[in-house]
Amino acid sequence: MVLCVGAKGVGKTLLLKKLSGEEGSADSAPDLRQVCCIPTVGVSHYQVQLPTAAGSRKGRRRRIRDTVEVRELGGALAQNWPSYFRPDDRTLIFVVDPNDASAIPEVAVHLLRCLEVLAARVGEGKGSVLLLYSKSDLAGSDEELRTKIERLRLLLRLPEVTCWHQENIEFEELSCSVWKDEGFPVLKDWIRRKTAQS
Ligand SMILES: Nc1nc2c(ncn2[C@@H]2O[C@H](COP(=O)(O)OP(=O)(O)O)[C@@H](O)[C@H]2O)c(=O)[nH]1
Ligand SMILES: [Mg+2]
Repeated sequence: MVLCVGAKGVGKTLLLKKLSGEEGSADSAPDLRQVCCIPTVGVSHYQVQLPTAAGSRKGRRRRIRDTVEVRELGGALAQNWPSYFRPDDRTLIFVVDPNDASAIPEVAVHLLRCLEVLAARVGEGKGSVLLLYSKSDLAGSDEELRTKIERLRLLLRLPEVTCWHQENIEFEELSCSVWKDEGFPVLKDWIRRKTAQS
């Protein structure tokens, strides 16, 4: 089970619809702009399709899932996201739109809270958090996207915040665009790695 949170309108629902195959392949990407996204009220469930892969490491066979359940917690629940975490939740996708500077203070508060709760929840174990920068297509050039992400990282004090929780949380970052069909192989690989069972 993977959790997906993020402020209202950052693109969680469209992303999860795409990952679950509800909205077609790369060939139909332009149509995604027409998909009607009604703000998620409460919690939605998606079955994300992953490329099937089987492997072994150090002689041990690993069971690798090809469908993973992802639970979207709507932006309206932001104040209470952690109360929706289940005891066995260890994997969180936190979506943020780097093009929306006005949302940064709120993002900072909610990210801190989610990391704190997850870190406390995993105890001696490890949780995983992916900070997913959405709507990379809106940034303009790659250079502008890098600048926006760097500004966001600074304002969120990301190096410091992730350092506090490094014992309990494996933290990664990735940018993506549903409209441009960018970032999905890496995103699916992250989900597969984090949900693979030994
Ligand atoms: N430009 C752009 N817009 C997007 C992208 N993904 C989603 N959107 C738009 O963002 C709006 C909110 O999307 P939605 O998935 O409902 O966001 P949620 O509230 O986080 O679930 C919709 O109008 C989407 O079409 C993207 O990759 N690029
Ligand atoms: Mg939604």
